[in-house]
Amino acid sequence: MTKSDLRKQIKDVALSNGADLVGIVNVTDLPEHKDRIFRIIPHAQSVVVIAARHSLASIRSANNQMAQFDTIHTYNECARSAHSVSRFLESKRFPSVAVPAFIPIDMQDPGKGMRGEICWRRAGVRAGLGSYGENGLLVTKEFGSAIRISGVVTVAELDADSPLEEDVCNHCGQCVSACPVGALSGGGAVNKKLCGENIFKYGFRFFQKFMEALYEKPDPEVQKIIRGYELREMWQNFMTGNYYYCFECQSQCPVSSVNTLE
Ligand code: B12
Ligand code: SF4
Ligand code: SF4
Repeated sequence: MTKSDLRKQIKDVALSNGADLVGIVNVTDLPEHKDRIFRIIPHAQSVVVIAARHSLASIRSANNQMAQFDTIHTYNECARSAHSVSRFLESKRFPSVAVPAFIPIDMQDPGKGMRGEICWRRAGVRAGLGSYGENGLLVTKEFGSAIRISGVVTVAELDADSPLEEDVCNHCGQCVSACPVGALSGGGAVNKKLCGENIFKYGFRFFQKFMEALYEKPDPEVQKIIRGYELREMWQNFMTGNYYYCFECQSQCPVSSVNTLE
């Protein structure tokens, strides 16, 4: 099979298994992630970046549970597509790994910030899926920011897509003014603490405080257990569903050749 046949087949597999957009980036063009990528799979050459679109009406709904339900589905589509591509590549004898869109993730100590094994916004920009918006997110021509992103790391040496030359964000500022907690100031800057407190209202920190509140005067050993790594891991295990409480900077982005906001 020629390199271009393989490339086409990969994209067909991705698009027929849940992806709405797919692009390819070489590992050499993701130098910030090289060490983590080689830990996932030594001698990896390429990353297939997969994006699945949200239902815009769902993430704009005043009923947040609809947005959460849609998010579960959209993450599932990312996972289905990434696993299909990975299995397809393995059937062609190229070791490949589907990488999570979000969790499981290495949960560092509070305050250090969560970091994905691959930053999917960055990979999406470099694979030509779109460009950075004022909201700091990946903005695509087709679906604006209303997408979820994941992908596959593979040893297959694939021809990469070129990053877009144009700026897809129209700099209207709607994402910045839509943020209910003032976490966005434009130019991609995000106050992660303000945003995190808003989107994870009942997330890990809530759970940790809840557990602590069970003890009027927590004895040091109990506190150590409650603040330990195991509990953070356990919390992730609980999270088979979705728990975001804000979608404004994604859902208010007007860029889209496919979705309509009206
Ligand atoms: C940790 C995390 C968060 C944290 C921190 C976010 C952050 N900005 O880093 C918190 C909890 C705040 C958060 C919030 C949200 N998140 Co979040 N998050 C992640 C996660 C798991 C890891 C990100 C990471 O590694 N950050 C650490 C480093 C890389 O970030 P950084 O130091 O800020 O570096 C960035 C800047 O330097 C910027 N940058 C560099 N050069 C330039 C140049 C320009 C011009 C600009 C503008 C920016 C820019 O690019 C880097 C990122 O590529 C990713 C999944 C993943 N694996 O990528 C999802 C992810 C980024 N989140 C996502 C979403 C949708 C959200 C929320 C809307 C919440 C929700 N309802 O889901 C908000 C949006 C907040 C915002 N406007 O950024 C999507 C983004 C989809 C998209 N269209 O881009 C992702 C990719 C999840 C997914 N798989 O789809 N998130
Ligand atoms: S997800 Fe909500 S709180 Fe976070 S930056 Fe976007 S609009 Fe603001
Ligand atoms: S809402 Fe406007 S400024 Fe924000 S990312 Fe979308 S196009 Fe860019």
